[in-house]
Amino acid sequence: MKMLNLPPGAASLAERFQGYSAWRSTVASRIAAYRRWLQENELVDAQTELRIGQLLERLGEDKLTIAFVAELSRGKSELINAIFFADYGRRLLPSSSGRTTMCPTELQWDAQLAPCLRLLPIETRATNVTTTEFKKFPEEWRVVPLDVGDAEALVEAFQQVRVTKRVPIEEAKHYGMFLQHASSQAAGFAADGMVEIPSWRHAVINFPHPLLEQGLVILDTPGLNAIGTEPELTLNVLPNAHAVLFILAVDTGVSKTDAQVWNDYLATAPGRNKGRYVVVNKIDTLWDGLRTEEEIGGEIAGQLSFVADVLRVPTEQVLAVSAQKGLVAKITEDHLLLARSRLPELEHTLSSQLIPGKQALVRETTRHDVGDLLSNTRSILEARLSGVLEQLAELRSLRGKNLDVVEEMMRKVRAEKEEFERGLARFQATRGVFSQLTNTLFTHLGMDALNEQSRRTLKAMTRSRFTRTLRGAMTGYFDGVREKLEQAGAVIGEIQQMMEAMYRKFSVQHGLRLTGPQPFSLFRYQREFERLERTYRRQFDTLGAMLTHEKLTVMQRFFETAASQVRRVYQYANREVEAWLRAVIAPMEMQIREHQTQLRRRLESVRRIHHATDTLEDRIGELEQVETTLLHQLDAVHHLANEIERVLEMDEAPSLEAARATRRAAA
Ligand SMILES: Nc1nc2c(ncn2[C@@H]2O[C@H](COP(=O)(O)OP(=O)(O)OP(=O)(O)O)[C@@H](O)[C@H]2O)c(=O)[nH]1
Ligand SMILES: [Mg+2]
Repeated sequence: MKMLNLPPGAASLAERFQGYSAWRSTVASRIAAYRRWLQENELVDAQTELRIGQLLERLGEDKLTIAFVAELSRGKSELINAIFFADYGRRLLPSSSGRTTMCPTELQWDAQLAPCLRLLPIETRATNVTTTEFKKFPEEWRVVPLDVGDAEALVEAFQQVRVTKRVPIEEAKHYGMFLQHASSQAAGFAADGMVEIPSWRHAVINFPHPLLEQGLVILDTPGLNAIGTEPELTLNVLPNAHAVLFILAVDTGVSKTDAQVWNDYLATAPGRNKGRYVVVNKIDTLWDGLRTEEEIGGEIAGQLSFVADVLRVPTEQVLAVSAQKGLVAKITEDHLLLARSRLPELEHTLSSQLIPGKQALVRETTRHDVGDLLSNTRSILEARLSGVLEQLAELRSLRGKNLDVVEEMMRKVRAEKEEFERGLARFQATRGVFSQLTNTLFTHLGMDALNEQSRRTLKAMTRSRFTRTLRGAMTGYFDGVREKLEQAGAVIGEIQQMMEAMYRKFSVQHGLRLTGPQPFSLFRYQREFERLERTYRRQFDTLGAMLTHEKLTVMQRFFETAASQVRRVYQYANREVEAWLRAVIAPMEMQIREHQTQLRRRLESVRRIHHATDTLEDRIGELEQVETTLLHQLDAVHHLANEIERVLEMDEAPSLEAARATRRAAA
């Protein structure tokens, strides 16, 4: 594969992303070192092991999704070719005039699979099952193996994304395809009652490109109409993408349909358009050979500010480019043409905004999780240390004393142990209430009840004759879910209060070092849910009062997607609630066990001295050694924490240098 040397200073999106991946793996390696240390020092329990495992997994599979959206023929596929695939020396994704990309096409790398192209047949749209769910059923997909060494064969295989077929209008309607297409010329509507539709509903290209290997996911979408009919894109894919590039062409400006795509699918509230970019493509059409560079530059600048104005996005997020000339320039290594295409500028903007933002997010969550684990380790060691110190003080006070004093001390420790055991009984009782509340919580968040509710809604929808009844059925569903989330939130509050009281009691009465349970709320999920609900309401505003059969089909599909999104929100909420419940109860149980062991040891120590099994000095000597070990361990935790913090704080620059060096070495 030929690598292109970019001018120095202009870190390409590719390099920047590599730097970010290198940073992630450095962070992961430090966390793995912490885990090894815990294991070597026998400080790891199942809970901690699980949490570190999840943390590492998350750092490893972290994905960055960039979606390309536009009306047809604006140059989405060409821009993807230019940014990511110029190294192949040719146009990999099909790009041509007229409708080219017929189905949403995802480019990614999953090392579990061989390089391949997977295609979901359009017929699956008759099922009301979303693409995401179909991904769990590999047998539903046509698989075309890819020979990644053979660029010619790749180009040939990728032609699949443009394949269409002719079917009777009735069949197209059955797939929910015809409604949106009816008004469009692109429908391929013919007098013979046949209509042209895509053969595939979705394509996934599994491809070991260096960037995809590091977790980049690229989504190429077909022009306008497909977005309208695949609600999943609107409800799930686009809102969850880290960046969306909306592409216009300089020769068509902001057409009515461009504005429609933008308003319906991409426009966000002012100030919330982070990760939204508008790219004005095809600036090479202005290079007429008559006007000066300045004149052309002026015209482009005018267009950009006009576009920013019309679409209400900050001007920094509106860029001009020539995808086609950028691709050619990269392939022919023509630096002048590359600069003129403005592709490096676009890549620079993307990489300098997108990646640091994403990195900051990963940094924040990793720091939070690691901090939690480290503070658990620290508090165990500190609890042990204070136990040892207490014992040492006790034993030292026995030096030169008679047996009576030893007996008195034994009584004292025994009393303390009994007192603690009474406290323990109270803890067990609380633990019982905790379990009950947990059960209640999971009835509110239960998947079964949710599925039942969506099944009932779908049934009610099928019987609807008017938009009003249809709306009623769906509103009922959303209200029901909201109520459940609210009830779950209330139970979480109750658990929190109860545990706080328990934490306080144990710290005050028994001197346990507990910092209180971490607060938790479902707020994030409620917000996500509200976003879904808003999208659903918007969808209804476009329906008339009368319900045709096609409209019903479309709405059912829309509902199924919405419901499957709600399911996903629920699944995440469930997982996080479980993790929180464990995080609330586990440190407390651990400290209690630790405290119990110490009390037992103290009693045992005094007893042995009383029975003259050990000499006092031997015992003191042993304990002093334990103290030294604990101090060493605390020191090591301190160093581990510092080291993790140091790599977390790094921006990707040092590793970016490393990535560059690797690239240079490879070239
Ligand atoms: N002059 C010029 N033409 C371009 C440029 N980028 C793309 N094109 C042309 O525009 C046409 C459409 O490009 P595609 O990449 O297929 O556009 P698309 O947005 O993927 O279109 P669909 O897949 O149909 O939705 C092709 O003929 C390209 O060669 C550019 O920068 N300059
Ligand atoms: Mg395309």
